Amino acid sequence: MSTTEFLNTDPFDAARAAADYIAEETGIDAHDVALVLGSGWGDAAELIGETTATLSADEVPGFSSPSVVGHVGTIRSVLTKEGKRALVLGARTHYYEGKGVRAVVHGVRTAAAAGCKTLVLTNGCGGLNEDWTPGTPVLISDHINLTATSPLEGATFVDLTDLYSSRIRGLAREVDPTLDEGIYAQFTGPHYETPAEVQYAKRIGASLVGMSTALEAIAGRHAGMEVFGISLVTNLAAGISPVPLSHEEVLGAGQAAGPRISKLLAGIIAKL
Ligand code: 8IG
Repeated sequence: MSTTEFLNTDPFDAARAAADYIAEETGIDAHDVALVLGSGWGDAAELIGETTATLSADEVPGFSSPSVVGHVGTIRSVLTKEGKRALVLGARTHYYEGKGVRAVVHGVRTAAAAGCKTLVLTNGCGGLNEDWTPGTPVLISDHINLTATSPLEGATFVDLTDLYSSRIRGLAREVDPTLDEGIYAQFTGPHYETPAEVQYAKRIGASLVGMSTALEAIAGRHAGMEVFGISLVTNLAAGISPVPLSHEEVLGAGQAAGPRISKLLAGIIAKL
């Protein structure tokens, strides 16, 4: 499907087409859990089980290759030790790519159409709490959507109370009782925030700032999935840290945190 065709198609039909393609190519009719890998989380899915099929994102209807170094453009089917089928989406479309909100949440809707009942969203983000040194994983307890848009169209009123499942956050704390929680503010990016915008985010109650996740979580809830979100604080948000932000710092923090977050993710998925 070309981009133009995709934009002119009902988004749920497009997700159905992608899910059918995935079922055909992986040989798995229904997946159980979807995992979206954000910055720094690329290798974290290795421990969750055995990869039984790997698709290139750009072969799956409606998907496209990621435009950011450090984001992996594959879709994998993984069999966990517990016998669950995980759909690992290494390719996330960000709102700042300008492809529209439908493209941003296509992966999430595809996961739901592929049978997933649970959606695990990971991201790399900026932290507002100085105790969170780069490489600290933080559970998302709620979000503030600062994108001024929604993945839902028309009069689609969806309740977002307990959007980020308190049940799964509890399971995560069983795996690692030291995990903190934070409120994630999604900015559109692609620029990082100014220090003033970070202070604004802090005053309205945010403790994490990023460029993904909130729109995906909304689409996931709307599609009926139980949503779990976990951030890797890869940098202190602008002005919190005395040094300027760099994408290299982000990648480095992700690599250093690799072993811890890999084990964490595998432990959480095992308990779902
Ligand atoms: I990685 O500091 C990463 N992503 N908005 N701000 C925003 N997104 C981010 C940041 C950050 N770090």
